[in-house]
Amino acid sequence: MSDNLQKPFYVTTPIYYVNAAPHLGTAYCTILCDVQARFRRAKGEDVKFLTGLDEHGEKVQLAAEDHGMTPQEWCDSLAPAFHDIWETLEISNDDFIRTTEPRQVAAVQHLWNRMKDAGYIYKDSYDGWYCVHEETYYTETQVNKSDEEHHVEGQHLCPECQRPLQRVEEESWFFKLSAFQDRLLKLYDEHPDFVMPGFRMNEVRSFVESGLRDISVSRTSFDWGIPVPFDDGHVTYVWFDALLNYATAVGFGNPDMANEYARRWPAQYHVVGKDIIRFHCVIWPAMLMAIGEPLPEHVFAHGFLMVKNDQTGQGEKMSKSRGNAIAPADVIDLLGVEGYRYYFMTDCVPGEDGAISFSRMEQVYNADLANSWGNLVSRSLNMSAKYFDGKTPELPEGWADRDNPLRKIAQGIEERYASRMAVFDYVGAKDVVMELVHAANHYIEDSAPWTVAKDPARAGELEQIITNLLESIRICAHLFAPFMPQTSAEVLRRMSLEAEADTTDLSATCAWGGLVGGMPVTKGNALFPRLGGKK
Ligand code: ME8
Repeated sequence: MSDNLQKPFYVTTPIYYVNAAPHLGTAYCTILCDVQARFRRAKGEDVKFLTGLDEHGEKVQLAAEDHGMTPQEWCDSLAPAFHDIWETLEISNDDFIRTTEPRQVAAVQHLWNRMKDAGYIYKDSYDGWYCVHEETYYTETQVNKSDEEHHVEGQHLCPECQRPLQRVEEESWFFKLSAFQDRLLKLYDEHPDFVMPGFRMNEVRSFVESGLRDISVSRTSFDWGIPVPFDDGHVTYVWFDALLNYATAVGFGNPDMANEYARRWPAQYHVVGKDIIRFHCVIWPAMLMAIGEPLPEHVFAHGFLMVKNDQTGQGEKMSKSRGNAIAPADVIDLLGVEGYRYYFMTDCVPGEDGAISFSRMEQVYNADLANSWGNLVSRSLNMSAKYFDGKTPELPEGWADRDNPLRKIAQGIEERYASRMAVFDYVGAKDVVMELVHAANHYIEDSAPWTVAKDPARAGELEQIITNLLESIRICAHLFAPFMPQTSAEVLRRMSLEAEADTTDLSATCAWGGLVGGMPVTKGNALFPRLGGKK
């Protein structure tokens, strides 16, 4: 067994605001993490995969008021929608944190005390701009600059989302972010892969180089937040609260979880959208530096899903007002859950913006899943059942050592695939698997088993051909499993190999020669029925 059996691997999604139901973007990020978590489990790593909800802050409070509920009632009413969609999308998270839980309240209050002891917070008054939608403060300079850009007179708009800003004047606790400029730059120099993909590092670095200001981290003008333990009337700024969730979930500040915290913290990956990297790559590491806690290893920033306008060919931001918003349920209706996962994970480069469209979804589904992977499985299993009495062939002596085009591609395939998967290059990993799928489909044509089957003198050859095909399918099923867990489990079940579905040694499992022969075959329905017509 590999020596990394116990290697801990901790991956997190952002915690989502409960101002609206889960959407395609939040689902995208969550599936990115799920695929990684499933891959790491198959590699024998001891995975913790966390997701959850960001329930405090003005944005949530206002959404609750709009619906005539208390903030807590509002959060409780929406939380099930997140649980349900994650279950539907086969999300295998090990924990689900809500920032209104007692564990988070205790951890945040512990953070306040540690910050105070460390001398990195001080009380002052804040006078500036605030965007409730972004839950972000903006300086006079940022706002004026953006006003010029957008030619808006009289009203100050958020530089990020262009919504009207609030003027905030209140007493506040400040975090001395400005003290961390040099330490952050040193972090980026020493760990160039702290921010991934690499090109995102430039944005983070230049932001820090341009000078950091202390940030206001408590609010007094509303009360939907975690109370500052030593100052009545102050509640924690929502990001100061939210970022800590990652540490809370593994026991930060909880003496009963000291061992878990020592083992699990820091996280290997925080996966976040590109719009929130400053919080994760600047403020969060500075907070941890302030209290002397280890820093996460990587922040992986994914791009935005844009809807491709079929007329212009350009990607557009999804929004209800444009009428181009696509809901997860629409995609599930078209592609099924496994097709959904496959499409987003393999057709959108994780670090970049993705231009999505129903026509492209259909094209990818038909080409890769219906015509290639699904077709390979059904043809091969049908032939096996037909020529070998409803079973997989008894394995010919020495079969695994015989040269053939599939064995050649399969050798080292898991290593090639794993090197892509480990850095979230899911498109690259998919290409590695599809190479074997395509080769196997060609192999069927080239070796023409239906002709070989007619000649009893070639019985051994037929056994070898079908065995090579089934072995390729077995390996591809394992490699596709993080993307399409149910389909892979079903393929293995159809070959009576379900026992190996939960492998924790992917490399050994995918070695050519692992097939067990003479097993009953289930032909079953088409795994991916072809889609016809455009939606
Ligand atoms: O930001 N495509 O929560 P959130 C891809 N609570 N991703 C998208 C997207 C799109 N079109 N639209 C949004 C928050 N996202 C905070 C996080 S973490 C300590 C606190 C992504 O619900 C966006 O990039 O507003 C972000 O990563 C995520 O959805 C959650 O956004």
